[in-house]
This record gives sequence, C-alpha cells and structure tokens, in this order.
Amino acid sequence: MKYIIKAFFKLSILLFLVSWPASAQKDYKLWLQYEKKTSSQIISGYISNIKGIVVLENTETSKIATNELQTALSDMLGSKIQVTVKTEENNTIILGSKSVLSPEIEKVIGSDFDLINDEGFIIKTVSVKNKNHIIITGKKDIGVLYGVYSFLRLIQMNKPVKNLRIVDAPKTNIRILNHWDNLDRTVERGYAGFSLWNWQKLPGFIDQRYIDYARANASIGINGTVLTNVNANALILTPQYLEKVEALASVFRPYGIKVYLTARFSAPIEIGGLKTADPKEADVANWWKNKAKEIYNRIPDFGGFLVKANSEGQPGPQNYGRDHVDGANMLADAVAPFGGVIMWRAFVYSEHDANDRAKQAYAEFVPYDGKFKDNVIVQVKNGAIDFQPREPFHPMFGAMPKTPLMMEFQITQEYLGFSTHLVFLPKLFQEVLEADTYQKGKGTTVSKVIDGSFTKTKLTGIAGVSNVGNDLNWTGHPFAQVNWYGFGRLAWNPNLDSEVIADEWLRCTFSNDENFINPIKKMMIESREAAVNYMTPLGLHHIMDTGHHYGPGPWVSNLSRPEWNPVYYHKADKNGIGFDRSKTGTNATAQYAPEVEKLFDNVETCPEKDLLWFHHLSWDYKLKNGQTLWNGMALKYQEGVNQVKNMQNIWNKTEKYVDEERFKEVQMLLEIQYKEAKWWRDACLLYFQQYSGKELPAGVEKPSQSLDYFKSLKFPFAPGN
Ligand code: GCV
Repeated sequence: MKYIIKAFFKLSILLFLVSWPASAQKDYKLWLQYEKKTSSQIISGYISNIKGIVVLENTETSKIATNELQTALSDMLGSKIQVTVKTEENNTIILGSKSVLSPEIEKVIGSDFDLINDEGFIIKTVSVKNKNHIIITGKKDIGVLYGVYSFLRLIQMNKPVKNLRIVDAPKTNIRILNHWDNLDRTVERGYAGFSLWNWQKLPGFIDQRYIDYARANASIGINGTVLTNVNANALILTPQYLEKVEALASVFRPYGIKVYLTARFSAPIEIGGLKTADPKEADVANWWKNKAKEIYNRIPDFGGFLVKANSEGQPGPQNYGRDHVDGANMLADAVAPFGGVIMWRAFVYSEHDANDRAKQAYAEFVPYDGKFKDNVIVQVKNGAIDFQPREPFHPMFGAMPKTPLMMEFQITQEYLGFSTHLVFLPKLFQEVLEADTYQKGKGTTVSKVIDGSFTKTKLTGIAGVSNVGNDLNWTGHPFAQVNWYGFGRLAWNPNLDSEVIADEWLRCTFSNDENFINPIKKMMIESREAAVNYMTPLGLHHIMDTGHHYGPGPWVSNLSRPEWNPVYYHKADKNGIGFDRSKTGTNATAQYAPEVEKLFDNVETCPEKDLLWFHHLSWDYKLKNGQTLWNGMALKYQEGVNQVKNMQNIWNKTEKYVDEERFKEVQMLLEIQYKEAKWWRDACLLYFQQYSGKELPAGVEKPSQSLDYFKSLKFPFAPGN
C-alpha cells in the first residue's frame, strides 16, 4: 500500500509538471505565439509558397533573425523551413543588410534605402533573374531583425504576404525601459514579482529569461534598458557589479539593446572615497571620467546614465549650491568621448517650495533651455504631477524648444490598480502624444516635440517605467503585457493608433477570430476611461492611499509634506471641489502656450475631463450635460463601476477562444477589479459627500459600508512600496 501511495504521489507530481508548463507557456510567450495555421489560412496568406530562407550574413544578430524566422515559420506552417545560402532558388525569403546584398537585389530595393535610418527595414517582394523572393533588409543587421518580427506579425495576423513593400523606421532613437529594480531584487512600484536580474548568480549564470526578455523587446523595437532604480544605489558602479552588468550587456547586444545605469550623484563619496560630489570640483569630474572609462572598457556600447537628482531625497548638484545644468553637463562630459548619453530627469518638486507642485518642474527647468550639452536629454513625465490615471500633458513639452526632451511614461500601474486591474495604457499614451502644445503653432503635438520634428535635435527618445518582473507571465496580469507591447510600438512610432496596437496584440497573443477580437478590443479601449471614472473622474487626481497608492485615500491629510496628501489635490470643502490652477488660482495654466492656456483657463472651454485639475467649482456647478457637479461626479463613479461590469460580461463570453488558464486568470482579476471599482466609488463619494452635503443621485448605488470602514483599511505589505 505504501508503495502504491508513493507511486501515486510521484505520478501526480509528474502529471502536474507535465501539465503546468504547457499551459503556462502561453502566458510566458507573450505576443510571440506562433500557432499552427490552417491550410486555408496558409493558402490565403500566400505562405505555402515559401520554400526556404536564404541568409546572406553571419553576425550574431543575423543568426537570431534567421532562427526566429525559421522557428516561427516552421511552427506556423507545420513543416520545417530550410535555411540555405543559395539565392538561385525560387520563392525564398532573403535576409541580409545592405552591404551584403547582390547588386541585382540592391537595384530592386532602389531608393527605398534613402527612406530609412540605421534601424529601419524594408520588406519587399521582388523578382530577380526570374526568381521570386521576399527580401527583408535594412542598412544594418538590426534592421533585418526588426523586419523579421514585422514580417512574422503579418503572418500571425493572417495578413497575406503578397506583393509586399513595407518601408519602416523608428521615429525616435532612444526607446527604452526604465527598470526601478533594486539590487536586492525588490522592484519599486513593481507588481509582477521580483526583479529579473539575479545579481547574486551573475555573471556566471545566464538565466534564459534574459534572452527571452531581449527577444520580446527586440520584437517591438525597444533598444535600451536602464537596469537599476532611479532611486539609485552607488554599488552598481563598483567592479563587483559592473562585471554582472557586462554579462547582461553581452546578452542584450545582438538584440540591438544597449544597457544603461542609474548614476547616484553622491557615488564619488560613497564608493569613490571623495569628500564631496560637487560637480564643479575637478576631483569629482575626474572621478566620473574615470568611472566612465572603466565602464566603457567593459561595455563599449554602454548607453549612458539616467539620473534622478535633487528629487524626493536623492542627492544632486543642489546639495553643493549648483544646478541641474552643472550636474548633467559634468556627467555628459564624462561619457561624451564614448558616445554616451545622460538622461536627466525633470521630476522635481520640493517641500520647501510653497508653489503648486504642478508648476515646479517647469519653473526650475525652462530657464535652462539651450544650456545642456548635446548629449543630455531631459526626461519629462507625461504629466506635471505623477503618472495619474489622467493628467493634461506636461507644460514642459511646449516650452523648451532648444533642449531635447524625452517622454517618460509609466507602464507599471502604480496609480492604476497595480497588476490587478485591466487598464489598456496605450490609450493614455496616445492621448498625451496627440496633445497639441502649440509651441510652434497648431500641430506642434507632443509626439512631434519628442520625435524632434520641430527642434531637429539629434537625440530623441521615449522611456517607459517597466512593468516586468519574474512572474511566470512577466507582467502579473495577462493584459498588462499589452502595456509593454504598446509602449514599444508607440516608442517606435508615436503616431500609431492605440486601436491598431490592441488589434495587433490580441491577434498575436490570443486569436484572430473576429468574434473574439471585436468585443475584446472594445473592452480594452474602454478600460482606461473606466479606471479614470471609478478612480479620479473629471480631472481629480492623486487621491490614492498613502505610500502604496493602491485604492482610495481622499481623506489622507497627515503626511509630513503637504503635496503628498490627497487633500492638497482635491481641495474639497463645502463650497466645492478641485484645484484652481487658473489665473484666479496658482496660474499654472500660464505655463502653456497662449492657445492652450486660454482653453484650460476658461472654465467654459476647459475640457470636462480636466475640469477639476484646473478649476475649483461649486457642487452646484452645471456640467455640459445639465447635471450638477456633485451629481455628475457621482454618476461618473457609477459609470466606471458599470464599465467594469460590462468588461466582465464581455470577457465571460470568450471562454471558447482562450486557453483555460488565461481565461480564468482574467476572469478572477476582473472580479477583483469590479469589487475594487465599487470600493473606489463608495469610499470617494462618502468622503466627498461630507462636504457637498447632498444625496446621491438616482442611478448611483448606495455604499455597502461606512466611510469609517473604508478609512480603516490597511495594506501593510502592498507590493512595490
Ligand atoms: C522611483 C513617484 C513614485 C516613486 C518614484 C518617483 C519617481 O513618486 O511613487 O516610487 O521613485 O515617482 O518617479 O522618481
């Protein structure tokens, strides 16, 4: 009997191991699922013609491109595709960068090369010497790799690969993930497990994850990664850690990904034995120069440093009476001989500054316009406060024409329900990128500011605070994968429509079935507005609970710094609610170009989605739909809850299109999201009701608990904090 029990036990473990990875793999594979096509899809996609892959070069990157194409095509076609070097065969896919193309092929590509930069690619159906081919080429091998992913996406999406002429190139040059990963592997604002970087086992042990991470990034055109938290630890710059960074850089290099690090401004003191980190001291500047040399000796293509200075307690040049320009330019000099870049963050605000927090970064940085060295790019968050569910675009984007500015988005959902809530962020990103700054007249959109269209700056970029961790599915929520995907696609092309992104991602990740795609796409698009509605409608912001920022805390008023308290932002009182940033208030509207200023400043023209961001209005103020502000706000909270219910209904109908594991995961998460949407609604409305003194309008459900109950909720070990 004992043996039978033992054998049964062993068998169940075996069965568990056999069944677990197979289903979990779907999550792990992200959008790179190469499902076998049906014969009719193969015929209508014109892929049955493909007879082989011809590889013209032998670089590491080219090997990756070839492998990816061969594996993916073989999986999708259901039979192995051969790789050869013979161009004479008919119906092959030819891979090779410009320098290795035969004169005949180069001729048929013709002037298309003039339309791309070094990372761009061309996919073209051609006929050479009576043989048909699809050429995937670029000026460099990395372009070929990007071209391969783009070509495979077409097939994944059942688009016919016939008569192709695709010419595409990234519009920004730094497309980078910012990992807020600490050296102990915790991740600040990380909700998908621990950091991917296993510092203890590096450099000797190369986790397969590093390779898969690089592959996923390359597939969407991400070409840089900042490995460490902006709240930096100087130890990363010591030889002990640089050796580990070097190992990661070697893994990422053939995928076109450069490694960057965060530089703790006080590192010369902490690890260099100097008495000061004053950027004007020769010893300090030399220390950084030597440090840069040491890093570049190990990592010749090291990208550079990202710096958070004099912000939220981080050291910086101001500790020595110097300014941001002094600090950034000193570091810029250190990395310039090696082609390195300094990404200097503009996320600054001070408890000693009584000014509206939303105005402080602009006030501090705009006078520096034109003063930074050529290899400095200023990294600006999308809005002037901090990655809220909705913020008007940061006024700095319209105000520094002589300085390269890069966008900082947050992919991880610090203020948007962590990895528990389904919120499709490309919609938020698009809203910001499309906003018109009017810096140089109508049409100076944020996207044009950051892609350098107007400033003609050489340095351009978009950063996204990563949502990736060591969870099996990388991002915690299966749908949070699309926020990583969408970030990459928008960094490549800031003008891409978020609906296109949702469509691509769904087809590559789940299914091409229109009965699945159409409702789920709609659900995704609506999810962002739903979150705004149940968290911070009509321009409310920063009313999340203390520290962890999960859930509502509009009542919080006891934090040491005034601008850390939600009451600072909503300013609810018996007369009304909202932050007056118009001329009658802090005049933050004046930081925008006159056209935008006028729009926001006037309560009649201010978009209602931003109303309480810019105006303090009475509870009886009439909204455009005729509702009073109180009723309208309550109805928005209810609408958010209803929208999540609707998302649940839509998802519940998809069981037959999705594998069981992901179906259930999303189902459970949506159930939590629904409960928490109601929590947001009830807690906020009960709290604000104390000031409005008004009943809830018809259509808004009665709260299930008291305000005291909501206030009593505590989350001692909330992740990411
Ligand atoms: C890395 C917010 C976050 C912090 C983050 C900071 C920043 O304040 O709550 O966790 O610190 O932004 O962007 O530097």
